[in-house]
Amino acid sequence: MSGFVDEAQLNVRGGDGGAGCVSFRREGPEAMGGPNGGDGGKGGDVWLVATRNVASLLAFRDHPHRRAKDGVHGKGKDQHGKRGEGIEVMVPEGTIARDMYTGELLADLVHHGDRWLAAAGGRGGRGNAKFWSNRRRAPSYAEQGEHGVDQWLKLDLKLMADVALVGFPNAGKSTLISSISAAKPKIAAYPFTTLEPHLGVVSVDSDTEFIVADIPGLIEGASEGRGLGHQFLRHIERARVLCVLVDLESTDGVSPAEQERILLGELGNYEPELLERPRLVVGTKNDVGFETEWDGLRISAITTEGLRVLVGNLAELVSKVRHEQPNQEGIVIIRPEVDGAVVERIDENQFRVRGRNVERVVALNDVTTPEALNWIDERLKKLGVDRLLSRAGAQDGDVVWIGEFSFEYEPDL
Ligand SMILES: Nc1nc2c(ncn2[C@@H]2O[C@H](COP(=O)(O)OP(=O)(O)OP(=O)(O)O)[C@@H](O)[C@H]2O)c(=O)[nH]1
Ligand SMILES: [Mg+2]
Repeated sequence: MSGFVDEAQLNVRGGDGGAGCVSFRREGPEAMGGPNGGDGGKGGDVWLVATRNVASLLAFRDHPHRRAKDGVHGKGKDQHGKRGEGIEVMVPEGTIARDMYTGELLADLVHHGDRWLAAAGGRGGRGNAKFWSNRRRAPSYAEQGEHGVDQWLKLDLKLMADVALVGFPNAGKSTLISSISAAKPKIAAYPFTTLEPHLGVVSVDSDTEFIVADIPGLIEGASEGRGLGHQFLRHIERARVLCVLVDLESTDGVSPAEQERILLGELGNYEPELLERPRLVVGTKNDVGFETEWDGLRISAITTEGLRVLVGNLAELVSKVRHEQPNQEGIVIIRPEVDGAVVERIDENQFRVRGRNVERVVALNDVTTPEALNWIDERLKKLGVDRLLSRAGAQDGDVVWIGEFSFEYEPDL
């Protein structure tokens, strides 16, 4: 099934940090006491977590947004706001996350339990109590909360079939997959209707699913290459569990037991290990073939008889195999944090400063009071922004953009 890729777009958004509070202790009916504004709570994080219970990216088709809760604002009397609750987004083992716009690889979640912080929640703003100093005894400002990271991801998953449907042409494989999944293969009353494998996702309950492959019919001699036999057997070889379908209403009079014997013979001829694979043998078309001799499970894709039992049994086998043979080796790749600030010249008199810490200083602060602006100025200087700007050739009066805000550049004399 190596050619099958599932893909989805996913928007992840961390919660916003709560704002810090400006508040002062009351020490008498009139006098203003020291600052006691509490900090805002951190916004919740969004994690992607690999799980073996999910097999596809189907869940994101109709619901592509995942957002964590915002942090609560700080309050007076040094009360800090509560953290926003984080969320875990379950993805199948083997999911690769890229930046949707640049295609940059962000994470490769290979094994059950692998986790990646896809969207960090924003930091909570500090309350004015944190800005008290000997010089500044009545700080009249607090930080805003930082916005959570908001990004669009493209998820890719190489689909691995959990169950391969094996049977003669016309056995009812396509009809079965279309009645237990959303796959819509062509179905017809003549053999060789299906010429290429199809995959369907079977949802057992809200957090368990597995993938079934509808493989074109095998004929006697498939293991010697008859009727594209090798090609189809190669697909079967990649599945974890085999579901062998025998036709209870076989028109050419081959009994179900004989069909099973021939099919297993072809599998074993091609690759003896295939006979060790967990398998379920099922009689199909029981609505018309109910009089035929057969001891095994009976189903009818038309009346849905036996389908629930079949899906339950397959899910159990799949889950067992998934636990026994964990996914292939791999590593979790996590994007390194870019820390340093960079100055870009936009035009003759405008510059943009980029960098997480620098942008944070501006985003976190209320830029409307002179006091706060002074504080921002000090922080930016400490981060070396002035030095970078003067090196980049900024002149007195040039406009400097940081995040959503612009400032006038004033060189230190
Ligand atoms: N009565 C009855 N007919 C069925 C049932 N399942 C499938 N059929 C019929 O059997 C014929 C073949 O079904 P398909 O699902 O196309 O069989 P297939 O195994 O996919 O066949 P190939 O793709 O040719 O290998 C169609 O006419 C179906 O309508 C069933 O449960 N009951
Ligand atoms: Mg078919």
